[in-house]
Amino acid sequence: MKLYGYFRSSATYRVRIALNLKGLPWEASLVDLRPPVNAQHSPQFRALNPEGLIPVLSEGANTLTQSLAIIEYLDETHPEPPLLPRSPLARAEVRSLAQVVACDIHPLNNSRVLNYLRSPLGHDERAVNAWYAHWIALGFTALEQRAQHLSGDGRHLYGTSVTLADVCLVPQMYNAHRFHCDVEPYPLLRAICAHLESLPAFARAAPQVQPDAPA
Ligand SMILES: N[C@@H](CCC(=O)N[C@@H](CS)C(=O)NCC(=O)O)C(=O)O
Repeated sequence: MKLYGYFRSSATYRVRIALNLKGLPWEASLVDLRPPVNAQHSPQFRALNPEGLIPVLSEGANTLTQSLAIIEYLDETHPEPPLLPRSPLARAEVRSLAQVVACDIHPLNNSRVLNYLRSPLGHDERAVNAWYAHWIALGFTALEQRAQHLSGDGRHLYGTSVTLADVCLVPQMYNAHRFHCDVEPYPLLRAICAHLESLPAFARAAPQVQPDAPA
């Protein structure tokens, strides 16, 4: 399998974690998002994903986009260890937690949105950072409250084993740190991430240890 991504892309980070959890071999193909390269806009990459977004997973002749769709595909084709619980209610809870990150925080804060705020809308870095921190705070406040009821051990967002919700949380916490957001108000989320980041599958997926990360 080939994963098109970039070390700092948190959506790619989710897929790296899932591939590692499943023990699947994968090869990285760099899509450098930094200007002026903007490889996501190259005709070659747009042929793979007309949205111009990473990650993209290719397997043989098949190409998949959207990190949650990719991860659920991996979970269905390689069921162990499962990333979704068995019961429909529990599955819905885990997907709901994952979607707080993937649908309600991340899309508002990805680089094309931040760039649009800068130009053409004309906002300065202070305003852009305030925007970023605002959506992190709204989402993390809700997740912290929900984790108090749903975490089974203070080490996982849901229950007592790694789920899709954890796979989404850790990269979003990485982003929050990267943009200097205040994460003090979320002690449970921080404890969960500290535990998860110590697991080999998460540690090997971390941005700073990817081959395209600066030394
Ligand atoms: N919903 C998509 C989001 C993908 C996404 O926003 N990817 C970012 C990197 S994390 C990207 O490619 N950004 C390029 C850009 O903003 O131009 C997913 O989960 O895969």
